Amino acid sequence: MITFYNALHARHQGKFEMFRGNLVPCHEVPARADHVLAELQRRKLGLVQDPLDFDVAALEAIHSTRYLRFLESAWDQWVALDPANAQNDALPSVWPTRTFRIDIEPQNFAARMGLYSFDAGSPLTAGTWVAARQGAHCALSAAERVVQGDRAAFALSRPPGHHAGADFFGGYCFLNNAALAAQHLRNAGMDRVAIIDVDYHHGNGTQACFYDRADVFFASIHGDPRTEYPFYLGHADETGLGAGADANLNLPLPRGTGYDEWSDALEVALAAIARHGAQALVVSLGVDTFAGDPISGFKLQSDDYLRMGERIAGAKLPTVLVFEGGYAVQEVGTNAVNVVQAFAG
Ligand code: SP5
Ligand code: ZN
Repeated sequence: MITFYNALHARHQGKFEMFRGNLVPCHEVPARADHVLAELQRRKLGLVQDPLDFDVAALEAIHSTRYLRFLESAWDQWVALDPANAQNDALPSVWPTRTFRIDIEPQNFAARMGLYSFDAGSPLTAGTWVAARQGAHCALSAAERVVQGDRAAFALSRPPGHHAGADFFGGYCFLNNAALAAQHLRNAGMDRVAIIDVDYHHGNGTQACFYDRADVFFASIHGDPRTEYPFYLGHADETGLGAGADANLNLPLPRGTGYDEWSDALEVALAAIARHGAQALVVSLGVDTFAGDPISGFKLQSDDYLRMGERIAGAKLPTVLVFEGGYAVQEVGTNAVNVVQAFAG
């Protein structure tokens, strides 16, 4: 399986995220992708390549022009406020919640940060735009390989993507790589595409991108949002809207879930994807379901990722694998590459 690797990923390197009133070191660190790459190469699992280049229209297929312009210019505006800001990440601290207007883009930088985000856990840094854009190009390149007839391709990048919506960042995510890949498959003429999101956290951004569409089926297995991040989306009664009715499937599971129960949910998701008649599959491949993950609550073991990869391959669909979460840094390479290797068979 070919891997499109984001060699610019470390340009995005947040220092701190907000946690219980303190700034604590980021969980989403460059070493995560370094470990996955090292493990891929150690097991000699195929070519590793730089992505193709895409123009901004490929990003505008999912993200709003206004949001993309903001992301591209945000760091310079942050430093323009005060040259000393260059030493600090930019974090939002004010948001337009219920009753506020979101149709007018404020001039104030902090106000725009809040307009385009939903948490204070996703620092924007000097290299965030360059890294996220290159990551999006990895996902688009992997989708293009599948369009060209490859059985599967892997987009190995960070920052991750599945929490990012059409016009907002959050949950360590800025551009929605999985959504971009799915839309690329659609644009290339695949009539029906499915996304399966196996990250511990609900893929709220991906769900939102396709919630009223029948052509992209979204299934997600995740920690129950009543107790788990991102809290405000991911319930079982979210089944799609309008033309997208019944094209959204959420399978929330309680903290403590191990692979036996988790894999039952995987069967339900894959059966629904088969019924949808998808011609290709995008996998949001988070491995923060691992028992040792520092911010998550499931109990999967490293060997379970082999079974996961084998079972997803059993769907027999051309597949784009997109790296998402997974914060047990020492094990993230083993776990993610177990899925890739078992998928490849
Ligand atoms: C892509 C992805 O997996 N995003 C997850 C974002 C989760 N952000 C909130 C995490 C809150 C946990 N903070 C615990 C810090 C104490 N060490
Ligand atoms: Zn996650």
